[in-house]
Amino acid sequence: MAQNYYQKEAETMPYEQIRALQSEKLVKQVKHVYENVPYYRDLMDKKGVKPEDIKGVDDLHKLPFLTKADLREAYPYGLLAKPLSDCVRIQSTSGTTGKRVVAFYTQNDIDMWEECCARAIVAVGGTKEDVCQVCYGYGLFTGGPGLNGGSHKVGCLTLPMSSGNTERQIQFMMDLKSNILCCTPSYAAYIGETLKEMGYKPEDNHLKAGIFGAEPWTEEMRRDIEKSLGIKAYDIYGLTEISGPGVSFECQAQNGMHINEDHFIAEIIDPETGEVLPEGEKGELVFTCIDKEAFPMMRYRTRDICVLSREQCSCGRTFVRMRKPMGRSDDMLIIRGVNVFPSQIETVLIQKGYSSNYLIEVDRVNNNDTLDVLVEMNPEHFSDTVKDIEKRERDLADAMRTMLGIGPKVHLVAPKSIQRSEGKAVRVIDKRKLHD
Ligand code: DLL
Repeated sequence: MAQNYYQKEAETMPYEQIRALQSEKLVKQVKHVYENVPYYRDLMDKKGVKPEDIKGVDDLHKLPFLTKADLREAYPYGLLAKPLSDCVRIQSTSGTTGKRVVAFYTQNDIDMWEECCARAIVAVGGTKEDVCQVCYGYGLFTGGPGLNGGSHKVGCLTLPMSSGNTERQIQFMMDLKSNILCCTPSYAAYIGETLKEMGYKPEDNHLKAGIFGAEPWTEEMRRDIEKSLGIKAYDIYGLTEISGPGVSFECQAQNGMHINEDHFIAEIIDPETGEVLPEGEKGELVFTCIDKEAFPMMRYRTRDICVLSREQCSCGRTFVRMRKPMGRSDDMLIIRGVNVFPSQIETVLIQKGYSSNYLIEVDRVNNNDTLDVLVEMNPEHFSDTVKDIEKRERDLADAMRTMLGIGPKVHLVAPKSIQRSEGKAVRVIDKRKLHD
């Protein structure tokens, strides 16, 4: 029988109660990790911290951080806190550089993770009456398996499509009357574009909501997707190390993602000094897993840059909200000394009426950084004269200069000439790395 996955008692707990619950779980978790993970025990010993020093959330800052470098060093089993025979699943990141991150799950870990995804589906209005089409990748990537499990828990009729074969996606979506679409925002935009090309209007489909995440996307892109699919588009966040999608999710207020604080403690730190920052300040997001058994990350540095808010949410949930991450500290480009996030470029493009199909190319010529932005023309611009196109390019470059503080060279290219993504989009090519 499908349960109710608006878990009101947990999700609307007063703040003091959340802190007390987190403290109680943290004390137990630190002991579990110290006793079972020699790698983390060494880090604690080096810092001179013993499990007895951690009496609650107020002592969290005493614990050492874990970073991606630790995960690589400890690969594959060094951070495992349970015998392998107690684990039932492995998931992994799509990591393009170095060793992939391999995360382990016990059955309880899977249940907790899927519950988080179920909460996300219910928060956007999903019920057991809905047909939920999951077109995140299945396999080692956590997107497909996570939302699939959540959809089952809610009792939705689940369509495990995985990504790709867009025309077939659309055919199933129409024939089986899908109401909820789960995929990356870049793939949602592509589905919207393809629907239009196939002659469908936004009101022709049965979708009501989309649950889009796994990559940064802007408010402007949200509005575009909502228009092209005729739905409400909601954000969902997560990472393999912490479980997968559903670490946090947006509710119908569409105003930040509630972090499942009964399972994860969130902190924002200064990425340079590691110092914990007060609520409302921008910094690097750090998570501590207080319920996970097999792979309990302690103070894991996500490299995602964002802001937390405890302001009351109109949905009634009390779990802290994180703003859309504005990028990762390692996605941030430093061009001629200026910090540039791809999302800033996307904002300008959509504000100016272009699509989110763009490619940023950074290079170094004669010791000088260059920034080129390739942008697809809209079909109606295609017949413009060369002079008109050059004027459009200058306009866009000016708007980007105002936003970024440095001027790019903008190149308008033919519609559909930039490769579409079925998973996480690749928006940046940094050729400087090839010369280093
Ligand atoms: O991307 C898990 C996921 C699947 C989340 C499906 C949401 C939906 P990883 O492949 O380990 O896991 O990548 C995690 O992706 O640290 C962020 O940098 C980025 N990311 C994930 N969700 C969002 C989001 C999955 N909503 C990394 N907005 C994270 C911005 C996101 N960035």
